[in-house]
Amino acid sequence: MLIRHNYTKTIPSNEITPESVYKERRELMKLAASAVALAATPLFGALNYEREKTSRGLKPTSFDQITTYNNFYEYSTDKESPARLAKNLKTRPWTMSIGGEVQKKVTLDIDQLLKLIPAQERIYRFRCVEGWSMVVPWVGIPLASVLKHVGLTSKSKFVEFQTLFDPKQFPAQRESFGSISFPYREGLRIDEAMNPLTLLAVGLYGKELLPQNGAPIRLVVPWKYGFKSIKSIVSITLRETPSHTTWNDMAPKEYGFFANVNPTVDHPRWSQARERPLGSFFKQDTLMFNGYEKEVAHMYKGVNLRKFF
Ligand SMILES: Nc1nc2c(c(=O)[nH]1)N[C@H]1C(S)=C(S)[C@@H](COP(=O)(O)O)O[C@H]1N2
Ligand SMILES: [Mo]
Repeated sequence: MLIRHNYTKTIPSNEITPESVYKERRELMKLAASAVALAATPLFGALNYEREKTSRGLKPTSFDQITTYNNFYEYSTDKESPARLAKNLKTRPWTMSIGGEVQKKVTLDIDQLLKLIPAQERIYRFRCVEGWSMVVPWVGIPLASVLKHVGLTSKSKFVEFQTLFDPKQFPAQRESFGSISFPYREGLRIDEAMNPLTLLAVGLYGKELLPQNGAPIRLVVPWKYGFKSIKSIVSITLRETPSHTTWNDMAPKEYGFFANVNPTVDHPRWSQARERPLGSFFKQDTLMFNGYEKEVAHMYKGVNLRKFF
């Protein structure tokens, strides 16, 4: 039986959530979550996820900022339009196929997937290659759990992701001379995909993702520039050879395949040393690997990060 809760509709979009209020609410959610468990409704809604224990003192950007300042080229190249244009994206039913070099190819209904793998909260920094940043309390499932579920082989060396191609729903996909080519594609090396930080996000601030943020399921790779975090995913393909990626295929000198956040490697047209957090007037220093050096630097040991940027 499928019971769908539309919690997103009950949240005013102009809501700003100071940390204290947010913490309080999370306590409430914890209570509600156990109530949900007791009522035996293991469905993903606003409440059914394991809360993060350590947020490393990060203060989440407001819900309003995160949901009204977006990059989603399938709608528009400006930041304000996606929130308005994405309202009617049909996010259920939604299936995601996983194929290529795997032990068993599957097509998963995402509600089913969420029953299989419990969602967790992860409060991550997020840094766009354009020089703005935010802190997002994501709700999601580790990509590694999903890949383990389908089973990897010795040929599973890269992962490729694709966004839905549906010109009826995505206005920019109807234009023959657009800004980028569609479907949007992104890729990771298998060790990056299996890193415990790599998440398939289905929510933020304890609520289902809004379409402008990549509903119903999008990638989050917190140590890489935001364009790697592909939205509204319909397929994941394991490959023996490097994945196609929209930005790297289009402008390889400007957007590397790795796209690791690195304050010492500038974009050809601007510095990457600093960033402006959304909602803040002042800039701050950008951190190596976006602050996740401890968790990810080992994957790039001995790699020339200027060359493989
Ligand atoms: N399908 C798709 N995914 C995408 C994009 C896009 O245009 N289309 N933009 C990327 C870029 S450049 C960024 S910074 C983030 C923005 O995510 P947000 O709008 O949730 O902040 O999504 C990434 N994923
Ligand atoms: Mo971005």
